[in-house]
Amino acid sequence: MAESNEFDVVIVGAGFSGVYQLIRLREEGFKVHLLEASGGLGGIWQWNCYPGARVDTHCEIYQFSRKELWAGWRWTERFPGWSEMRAYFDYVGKKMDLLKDVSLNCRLSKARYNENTDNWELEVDTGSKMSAKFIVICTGFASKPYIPKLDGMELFEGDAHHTALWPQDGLDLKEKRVAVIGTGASGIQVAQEAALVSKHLTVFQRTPNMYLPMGQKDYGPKENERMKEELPGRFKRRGECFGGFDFDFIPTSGADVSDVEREETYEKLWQAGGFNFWLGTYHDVFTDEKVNRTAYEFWKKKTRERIKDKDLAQKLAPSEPPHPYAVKRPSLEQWYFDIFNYENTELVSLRDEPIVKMTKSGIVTSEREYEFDMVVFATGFDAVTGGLTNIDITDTDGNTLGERWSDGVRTHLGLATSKFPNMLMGYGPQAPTGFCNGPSSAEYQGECIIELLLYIRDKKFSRFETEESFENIWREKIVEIADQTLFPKADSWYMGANIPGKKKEMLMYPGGLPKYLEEFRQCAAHQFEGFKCS
Ligand code: NA7
Repeated sequence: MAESNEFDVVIVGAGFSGVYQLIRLREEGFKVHLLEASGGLGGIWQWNCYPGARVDTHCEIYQFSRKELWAGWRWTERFPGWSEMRAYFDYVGKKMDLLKDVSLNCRLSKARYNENTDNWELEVDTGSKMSAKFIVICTGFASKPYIPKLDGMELFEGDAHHTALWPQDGLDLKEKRVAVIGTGASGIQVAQEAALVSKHLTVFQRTPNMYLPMGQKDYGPKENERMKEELPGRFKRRGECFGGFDFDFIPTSGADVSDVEREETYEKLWQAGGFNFWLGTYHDVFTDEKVNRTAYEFWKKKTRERIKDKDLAQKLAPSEPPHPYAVKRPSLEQWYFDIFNYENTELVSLRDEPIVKMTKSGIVTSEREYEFDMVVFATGFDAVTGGLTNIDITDTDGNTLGERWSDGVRTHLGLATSKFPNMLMGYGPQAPTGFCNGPSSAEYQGECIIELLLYIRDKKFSRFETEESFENIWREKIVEIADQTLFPKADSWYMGANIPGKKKEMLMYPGGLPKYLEEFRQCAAHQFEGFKCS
């Protein structure tokens, strides 16, 4: 902890966003401190250490764009694993001498705004207190794990863990009977590893997920050298692309090209690996159901080529899509479809065979009883808002964020919310967030936060607060854009629909990073209208 406990800015969360804020605010001369609940820098990479956990964005743009950082770092894989990400953040921490301004293993437990002093009074779970003129919450979109309540789950005598709460010293899957519940990015990563070493693996799938080929590659000195030549161009490109990637949608309509041309384009995108077949496809794949269906059919054909068993093919890549293609975030697979050809692996479709309860020895479905040594909950997160509503923080009327947002999230530009003066959010709701590469969001949206704080400081204001009328406008814009897309047609975490009882609404700004930045520019050009400063 720093010598004094009074700060200009306290940042919460040390993922890409929080670390970027720390670097930049320090550079701008703010007295700043960062609180991080885990034992190191890196955000989700401190929590997700389950076997197989890895990034789904290629490393070229899954890093900070500052030359002083990338010049001295070498990646070993195109899509790095969790331990490499931790090593990268250790490197960043040392290189920028960050830890002197960070409290690790320190969770913000309570935050109250003092109207008399225009300061946030903060308490952390270690008992320390501090105050800050501004707080910047960077808890990310996946910091509140979700575990469904299953009857009898407390009776289970084996190991049971959520992927994001995996024991830090690891768990051996060797020769174990393993269940994986959930088949998003986390579920299939664990399943791929478990299939290689476990005695038996049972994967419980609710909705078939449209996995794309990762296209993993080893990176040696040659690849790293080439990467460094390309990086300035790639970083620049991020701000021009919808998802903050270094590639963008094809501007032509998928309906205006011949079947042959479309098929060739899809094949190229497929071969490129990663998210190319998602964020590099025809722009109207996400707005036109017919074009979307062509993408699904291509995906289904490619996927079924890998699955020998017909019943299994129907479960994993059904004739009719469960929802339009890729309106849930696709996961990247390496050998996921192949594991079902292994003797030790089986798939249980929860649509045919729902879970009834857990017992001391396993899981009972409507059809049979399964015995396990280990149950892995890969069931996702109370995404986007959960990390914020989890904090004991109240507004100037004494209401929590959860209460304020109970009938829908309201923010201005996804940066701040009314009645929470001097509080900013990075990589949170109603910003590009889940549609955007994390480091790109950390830097581009991060600069919006810095610019606003500099404006407030330069003008000698001591308080800002968003105006509700501007929040309503922002919310309407989000709904309007979302309604022009196919995204509302899936029960995804983008829509808040993965958590029972959570309001279904588009939780992110779905207009893409460049449009979002333009909205911010307009706001800044009009003396940051909507942010009432005093
Ligand atoms: P996701 O992508 O939210 O996946 C969660 C999975 O868990 C998904 O397959 C869900 O099925 C399944 N799920 C959720 N609740 C249940 C219940 N009650 N029973 C059975 N199955 C359930 O989380 P991940 O951790 O994999 O990935 C999160 C993000 O991190 C990902 O997008 C990447 O950006 C990295 P559903 O599809 O809802 O039917």
